Amino acid sequence: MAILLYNGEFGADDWYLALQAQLPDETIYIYPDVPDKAEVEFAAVWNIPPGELISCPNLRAILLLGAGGDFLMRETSLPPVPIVRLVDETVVFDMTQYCLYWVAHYYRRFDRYALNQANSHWQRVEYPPIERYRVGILGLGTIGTQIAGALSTLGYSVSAWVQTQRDAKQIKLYSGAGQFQEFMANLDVLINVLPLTNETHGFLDIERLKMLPKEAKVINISRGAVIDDEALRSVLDSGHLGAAVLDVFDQEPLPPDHWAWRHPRVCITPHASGQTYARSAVKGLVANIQRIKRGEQPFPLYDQSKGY
Ligand code: OXD
Repeated sequence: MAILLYNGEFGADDWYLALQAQLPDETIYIYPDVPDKAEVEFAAVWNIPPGELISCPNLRAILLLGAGGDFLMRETSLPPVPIVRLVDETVVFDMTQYCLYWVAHYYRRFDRYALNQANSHWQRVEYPPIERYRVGILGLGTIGTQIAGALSTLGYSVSAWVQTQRDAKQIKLYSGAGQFQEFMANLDVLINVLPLTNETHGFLDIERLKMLPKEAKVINISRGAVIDDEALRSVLDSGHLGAAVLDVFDQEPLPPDHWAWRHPRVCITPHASGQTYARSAVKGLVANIQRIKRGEQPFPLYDQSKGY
């Protein structure tokens, strides 16, 4: 029996070594090098091409190697086995740190200082008291909640928009379609952490992006396709949006001729806000393989109907 391993463009070598160290008796195949699909019991995968998982007849579980499982939306059929999410505290911490960095960048006007330096221009730039700098989180799951908490502990004015009302400490919550415009209209920075689902595909369209105040900034760390690409370009070109920090794109790696590479208001990172390292994430994965072997339920489970 074997484990099938695939981690998309990011490569699976470190996963291979980490799994081998923890499970020395298991056979591990790195996709596409799978001599016998019938041997595969566990698929530890991210972004595997559609159709591969259903072709493993003895699969017992799909273990995600990334925070998002939206690549499974491309499958027309999946084996009836549990799909297990990867929740790695280190990744959540790193994504939080990424957001703290960029929010501070715009709050303290380091973007302006970079321009001033290019012109040998020595001038202090004013900034408001921190409690007046407004940051909004779109998507209040595990990651969004931690980002919101960290920003709020530092003193920023933090709000979030959720589909249905719930309790949240330290942050102002807006809920439902009726409060979306009010949420957007009161922001200096919007951080998108919404998972990609059928409902969120293209959610930030031109109409919704224009609800942001002029000069607001957008940070996208979830999935590129949650923001309509042409709409984003248009609000950046017109100067309505002050800047966009883009870590994720509909097509990755981002093609060299994509407009965003050269846009003066865009900062790009290569899907790096929270990199999953096997060294920290392997423990949770192995614990779930062992649970399943003992006949117990793995957790946390991915809900395919919700898309997260
Ligand atoms: C993801 C990840 O799913 O990088 O985006 O883990």
